[in-house]
Amino acid sequence: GIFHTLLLFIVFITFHSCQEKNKKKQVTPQATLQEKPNIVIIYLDDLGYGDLSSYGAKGLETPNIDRLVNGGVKFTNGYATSATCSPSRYALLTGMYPWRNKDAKILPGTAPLLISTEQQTLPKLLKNEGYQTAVIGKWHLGLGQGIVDWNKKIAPGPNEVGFDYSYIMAATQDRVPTVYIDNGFVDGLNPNDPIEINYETNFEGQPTGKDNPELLSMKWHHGHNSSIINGIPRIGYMKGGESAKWSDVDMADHFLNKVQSYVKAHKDTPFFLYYAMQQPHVPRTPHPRFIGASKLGPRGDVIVEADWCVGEFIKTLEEENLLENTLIILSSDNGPVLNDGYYDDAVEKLGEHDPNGTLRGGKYSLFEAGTRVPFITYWKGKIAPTISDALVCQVDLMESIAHLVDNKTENLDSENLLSTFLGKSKTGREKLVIEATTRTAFRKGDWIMIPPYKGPEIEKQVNIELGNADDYMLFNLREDIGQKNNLAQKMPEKLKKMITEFEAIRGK
Ligand code: NG6
Ligand code: CA
Repeated sequence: GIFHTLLLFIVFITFHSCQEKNKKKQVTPQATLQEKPNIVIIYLDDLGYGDLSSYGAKGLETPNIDRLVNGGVKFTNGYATSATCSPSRYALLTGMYPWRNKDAKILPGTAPLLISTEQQTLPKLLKNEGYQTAVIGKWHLGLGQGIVDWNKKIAPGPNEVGFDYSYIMAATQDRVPTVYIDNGFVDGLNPNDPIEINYETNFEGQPTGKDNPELLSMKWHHGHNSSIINGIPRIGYMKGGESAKWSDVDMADHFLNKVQSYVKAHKDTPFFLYYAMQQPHVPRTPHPRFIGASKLGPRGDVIVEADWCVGEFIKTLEEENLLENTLIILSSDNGPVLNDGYYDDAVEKLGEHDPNGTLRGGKYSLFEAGTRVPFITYWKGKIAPTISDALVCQVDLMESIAHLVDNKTENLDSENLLSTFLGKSKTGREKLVIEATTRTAFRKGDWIMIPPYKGPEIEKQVNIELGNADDYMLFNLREDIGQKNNLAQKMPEKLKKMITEFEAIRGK
């Protein structure tokens, strides 16, 4: 009777728990290595080539990212495709040059989805290989099909282009709507306080940065004078959604919590996690515990904050026993800018620090600092530490990761550089087209050719040389990394060859 059943039950439980223990024992690093590796892309926003201590930064320390740099492949010729955000992210996720898509520009917060739901994407590819896929952080690739109702399901978006899970800010930290979107739904929205967004005209009675300076905790320098949220004037007008508004100073912790929970919940299946951090893009809002963490004011402080987040995230991977089975790629979407529209001491407190790491230009620029960024691959026990000057680009991650999971794509622009990313080869791509606000330039070997473009030489508001000139420019980057010596006149044959090859790819 009852006694017998109870006995059976006890025997069953004991047997089962023994089995569980055995299972755990069997998971040696050896065994996990044979499984498909997890893939994590940590993507910073506007982090410059010289902004990490391991890449020469002064006045701030980034020990956690440095640990990846010094324990993996540190690329010195690693590129974003573009000198601005949306195009670079487009290339990262599709393996396609962004200039092939005429809409791939800096997107307003109301822009429709830039990636077609028909398109091949990195998360789709991995999903087909049995991966769980997630994006957590900054999206900025558009949402919906034109007019978005922020109070209903927002689609298409990341979930329609290959991500099983998405927890995002729609555009940038300086653009409305200033809310998080959880798998297509605004997180924490009160239906009685609906969100309205407009990028042209204000809603009646709503204060703005332009008209209500007395309400501001951060002053705007250029642009950024529409709706005020948390004392910070933004780009675009927003009404309602009070309970859903994010807290700027808590954003880093918030995304960190999300990536940590994601890893813990998905440790038993291979996962692809795109962790898109907001730092050090404007507005720079370090959590109070990071104020003064660098000598550089808020811009340096948020880089230190981002570094801390990376450290905490790596700790989670370690605690979950996943570090040996996870390929980590860390990079930035475009180069650095100091004053990107707010007064935040980035210029005043710069001191000895050179965010460009001696490169010319910056964000928005066709010169090197626009697109050449920190680029690191790390895989504990799999990648031997090395420095690589191979020419690699974020657009290549698609094809290279495809090969990592024994697949390939029909992609034109993305090259398989897997062995280079794994530190086994020092050969990169031969040629690369870089882009900055729809202008393009051509790199081949050590050479870069910048065609003539109309427009100001310097964008005065951000104080960055854009790379516009009346004539062709030609630089040898091995001898002249600072692009001071234009060889176009001296080397007409070389220039001609570069133009011909460039036009063959780019079209005339
Ligand atoms: C610009 C903004 C700049 C930044 C950038 C996008 C103004 C004057 N400037 O239009 O502050 O938001 O867009 O940056 O509004 S990115 O890194 O997302 O491309
Ligand atoms: Ca950016």
